[in-house]
Amino acid sequence: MNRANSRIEMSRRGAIGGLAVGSGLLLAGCDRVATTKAAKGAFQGAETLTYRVSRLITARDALAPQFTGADISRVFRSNGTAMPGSPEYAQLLAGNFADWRLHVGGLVARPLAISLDRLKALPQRTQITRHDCVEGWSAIGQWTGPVLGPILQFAGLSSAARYIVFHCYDDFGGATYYESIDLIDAFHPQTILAWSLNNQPLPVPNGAPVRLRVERQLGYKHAKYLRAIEAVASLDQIGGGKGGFWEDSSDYAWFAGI
Ligand SMILES: Nc1nc2c(c(=O)[nH]1)N[C@H]1C(S)=C(S)[C@@H](COP(=O)(O)O)O[C@H]1N2
Ligand SMILES: [Mo]
Repeated sequence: MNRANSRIEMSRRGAIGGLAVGSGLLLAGCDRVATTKAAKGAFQGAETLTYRVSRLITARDALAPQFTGADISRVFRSNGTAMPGSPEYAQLLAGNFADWRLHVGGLVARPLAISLDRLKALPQRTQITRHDCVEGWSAIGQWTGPVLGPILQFAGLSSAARYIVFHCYDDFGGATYYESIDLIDAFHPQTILAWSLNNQPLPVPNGAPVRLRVERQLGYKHAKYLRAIEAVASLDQIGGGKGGFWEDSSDYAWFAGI
């Protein structure tokens, strides 16, 4: 456990100064993929109960296990999208992501547009963790990136915000991949925006340039190919209303705590 990094607090505000953009970089309605009426009232009783019980019995800031360099998987396989198909992504990749910006918006006082260089210049956290995919495989990798919590605080997260939504570049048959987490996970010390895997820039199959690592959750919550982060009060108006691509399109649970 990296003690220095775990202490990143808003007292290091200076380090994230300069992220703010003058113009409000708003998340346009184009993110909002068709909302199905059937998805309203999405949280079924059983899932809500699981969520409440898990939150009661697990300490708010309990850490996911961390491993050593010797435990790192020889190959960290890719799952789901391995190369986003859009021309926009192809162009960003061709430019080595110099023009990529991570937009932070929604219920924040100060919308941000963070370049990759800026993101790398923030205080960093490195952690070696195990990724567990519901499809039945796991891999251990070393991830590096800034902790999400201070970025949200710097953006002036509104007290009305209850969820953080991650919008991605990749598209599955007309719907963009997205995911969402609650504020407990958003402010968890191991929740980082990873731009590096095993001391290398994040490979495209693993989500270049930046992906979410939310270590207390299953693999599909770890959104790759991040484009924007949106703070919301409710998930009803996002995608199909269930809080994530797989949640909307299959029976995957929104709360995938491990
Ligand atoms: N944008 C995006 N994020 C995604 C996916 C995806 O297809 N697109 N797949 C998810 C699933 S199911 C898993 S297991 C992990 C896979 O991460 P990896 O490709 O680095 O192994 O990413 C998750 N995040
Ligand atoms: Mo997965």
